Amino acid sequence: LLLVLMAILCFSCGKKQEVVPIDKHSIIPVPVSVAAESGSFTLSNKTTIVLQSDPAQVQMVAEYLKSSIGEFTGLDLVIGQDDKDNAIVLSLDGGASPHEEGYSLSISDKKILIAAPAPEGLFYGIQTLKQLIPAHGGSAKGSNNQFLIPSGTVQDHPEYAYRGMMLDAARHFFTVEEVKKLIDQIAVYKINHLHLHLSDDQGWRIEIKSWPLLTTIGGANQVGGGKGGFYTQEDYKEIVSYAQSRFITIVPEIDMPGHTNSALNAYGILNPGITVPEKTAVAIDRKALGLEDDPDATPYHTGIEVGFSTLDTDSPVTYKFIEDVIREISEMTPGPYFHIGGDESHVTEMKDYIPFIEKAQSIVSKYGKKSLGWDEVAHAKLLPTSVAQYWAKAENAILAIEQGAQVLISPAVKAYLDMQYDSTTHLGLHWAAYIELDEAYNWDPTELEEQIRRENILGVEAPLWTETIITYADIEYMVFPRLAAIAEIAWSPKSARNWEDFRRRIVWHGQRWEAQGKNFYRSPMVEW
Ligand code: TNX
Repeated sequence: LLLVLMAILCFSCGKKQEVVPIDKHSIIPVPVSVAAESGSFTLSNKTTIVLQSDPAQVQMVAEYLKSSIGEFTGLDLVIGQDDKDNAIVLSLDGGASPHEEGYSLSISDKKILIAAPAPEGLFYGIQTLKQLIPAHGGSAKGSNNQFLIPSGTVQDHPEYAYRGMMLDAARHFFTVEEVKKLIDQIAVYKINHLHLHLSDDQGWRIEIKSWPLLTTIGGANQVGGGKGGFYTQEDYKEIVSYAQSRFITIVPEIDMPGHTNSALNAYGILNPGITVPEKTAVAIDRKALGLEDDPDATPYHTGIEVGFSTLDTDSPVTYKFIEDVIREISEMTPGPYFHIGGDESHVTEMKDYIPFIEKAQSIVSKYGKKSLGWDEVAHAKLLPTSVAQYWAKAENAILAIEQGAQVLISPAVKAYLDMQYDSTTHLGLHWAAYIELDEAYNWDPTELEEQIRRENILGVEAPLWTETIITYADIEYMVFPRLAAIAEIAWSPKSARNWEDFRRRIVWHGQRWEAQGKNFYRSPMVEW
């Protein structure tokens, strides 16, 4: 028996693991530079994670690294302080990269060193390292519980400061747990902003203490009718702090003055007299909730038609309302932005729309935030700190630029994650385009319009509208693999990007997603 055991042991220790050289690897987003060296680092239970600096945030990224390695390999690494061989060293050494969010990753036989001037850089270095681990969890163990990581160095930093995704929690509601899961999945691709669309015609999703009916009435609906849902302020804070632990900034959006039927469901006093499309209107039984009748309040909108609602832009109560909402949300939001929506306000006259947006913008600044808005807001006078999100009209984006504002690039025809992949996709819409993976990948923010230049661009965001998206599996299907493509546009230099190479690299990600049980779209353009 002993002999047999020894033979098995010897067989497994002698078995050679293949190491893919670091420059032939599948890192997404592709780094600024990668240089291969011969040899490899052996990751095993004897490897320690060493903190060369010890502020709280480094401890946090070390814990994150430890649990990721555990997830993929089953190894349980110790986090320690002293520098020794067989270590993954995390160092907040500013010298490594002049870029705020940059990092360097050097892998040799004895040591892996991730150095960055700031904790977020360490986190991004960890994301890159995670993609070099040749195991995906489950049964995919290395031989003898050893995992070979190819030697070499990576120098990396992002092209754009804002790399975002948007989740529409209004058309359908997603729980705190689902939002956290999404945060984890997008952090892998170095996304650093999650924009939450928290209100729309069909639902109001964030508790506002000074206007409680927004959630009790306005939150209890969704596309197709149904119970909807909302985040309490505690829930929202939990999302914000979880996102912070993944270096993701939450950008809250309250869409106004249009897309506000859910507020009008709750408070008739805000209604200038709009009506809900008859076919999709559902009466609200206020008596059942123990509430008095509000004859000016609107019925629920259970359809997906847009553009019929507006706040009463003439009424002082409206401005009290938006100030309360902006204040309560801003107080819970550490990030610099508050998104005021501003899109598709088709029943607000331009003469009313413009002063409304200007007032909303100044309330946002009063509470210490920068104002973000869909590209239509550029009709108003923007502050130089405001940002217009280009989704439909380049002329609006250019108007914003002419006013000294920056633009966030989200062209519906390229970056909308709710657009169907092709005519057979069972979810999503196609009013802007069908967006296959190559379409999502093969564009650049600086090549859309001559007047939108690099210096005008804050970053790139991929929105997921959820009229047709109901479950978390639906989210995954529309987001992956396209978000990986958008993330590469936002992070990697244009010169490093290449569709054929991306098509090759995404295969490895598909394997990991498969092992994780992710419901991603197997694009026929990729040999999965
Ligand atoms: C347009 S994009 C909208 C949303 C819809 C989306 C559906 C934008 C600023 N407004 O209200 O959900 O199309 O694709």
